[in-house]
Amino acid sequence: MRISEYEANTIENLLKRSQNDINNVLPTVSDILKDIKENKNIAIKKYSKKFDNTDIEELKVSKEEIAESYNEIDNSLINAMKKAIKNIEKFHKFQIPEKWFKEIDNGIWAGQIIRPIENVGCYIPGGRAVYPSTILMTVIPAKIAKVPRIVACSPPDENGKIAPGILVAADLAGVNEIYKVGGAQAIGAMAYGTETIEPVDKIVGPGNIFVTGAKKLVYGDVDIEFPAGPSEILIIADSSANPKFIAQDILSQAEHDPNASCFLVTDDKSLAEEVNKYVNEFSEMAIRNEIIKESLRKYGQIIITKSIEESIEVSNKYAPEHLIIMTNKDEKVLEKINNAGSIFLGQLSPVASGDYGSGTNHVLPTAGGARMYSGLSTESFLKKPTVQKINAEGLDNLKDIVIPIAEYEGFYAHSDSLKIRLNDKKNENE
Ligand code: HSO
Ligand code: ZN
Repeated sequence: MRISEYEANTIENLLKRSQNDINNVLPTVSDILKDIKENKNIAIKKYSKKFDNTDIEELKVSKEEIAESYNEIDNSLINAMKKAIKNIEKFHKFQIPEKWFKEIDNGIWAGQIIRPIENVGCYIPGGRAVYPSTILMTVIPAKIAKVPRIVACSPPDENGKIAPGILVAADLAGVNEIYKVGGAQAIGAMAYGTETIEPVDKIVGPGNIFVTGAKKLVYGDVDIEFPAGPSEILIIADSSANPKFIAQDILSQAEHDPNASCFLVTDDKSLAEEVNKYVNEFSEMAIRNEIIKESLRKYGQIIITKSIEESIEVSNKYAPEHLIIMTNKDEKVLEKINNAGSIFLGQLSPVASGDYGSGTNHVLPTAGGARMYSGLSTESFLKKPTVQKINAEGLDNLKDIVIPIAEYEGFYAHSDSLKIRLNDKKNENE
């Protein structure tokens, strides 16, 4: 990895992440979406042939296929998923917001109730890796939010199949329908509907630039969450940190994608050198070493700062998807962190624990999105309609607000809607 000293005027350059230019693919994606809208299943099958190299007869995964998939994976994997589900469920239950109803002023009560989105679509990527864990991370919070209909789409392989680990995860998490369709065409199908796939109201889940581009284009017809692109990690560490742990955490994100970004920001030069030594050593032995090497060559950086305070500044500027803090004052550092998708405190909290099973969600904002977005959560699947109830005293209270402002805006029917009530003696004691 490159090692550089922090300098205020060059830091922007060091913090570069991959420029996945979605704009370049938008014209192609827009054509695909139009085709799906017009030609539905026929168009989906055409794109499965073209992009996934397979002929799909039945888009929907059958009950038999799901039952068979349990025999195609190890029991240890099934048990691991069941254990993960427990923790993910527990964490996401704590995220359920409370409804409330309070007196705002005399005679004016207002609050909010909580309701689920009714139809949700989860996109599960295929290709470079299969992600049963992402099924758990998208479906479980929707389930906890009591979404009545949860659909999943994932690209089929050359034999027209979805990996059994994904089907089992989907079944264990409680997906209602699974379809063998990937890419921009899956997003179009879930947004607009086809003869087989009823449309949904919100689409979540990570994907390549075609998927992300398609989500951007269907936004408005349906809701989407933040863009989730190549993985990122930033580690703030001081001399108390174990360099081997840091090196392995860096590799764990680099192995995702040649465009993943990995940073160590430390005030200790000798730690920086040791981490670099272990990163090189571990990379040689790593199974996905080509992806790791490319990612670290392009977007791997070790930055040496003058103090941990300066390291915190760098991290807040970068707004990483994952942040690990390994210092002798982790909680103090945490207080000053503003921009990060998910934060891991201390030597024994690798990102992989959150990726799979400590309970937190792994669908997180990348590309600086942590400046304004939080990761996927139970609330991502909930709406909060507001409710109010006014009595005669409240109406009297409100007349001095509503009437002048409404009339200034030229909305006399608005002010009259109060006046007609105020003048109606019958309501006086209500
Ligand atoms: N670290 C990924 C999530 C994941 N890791 C899934 C392994 N499987 C999110 O950036
Ligand atoms: Zn990961």
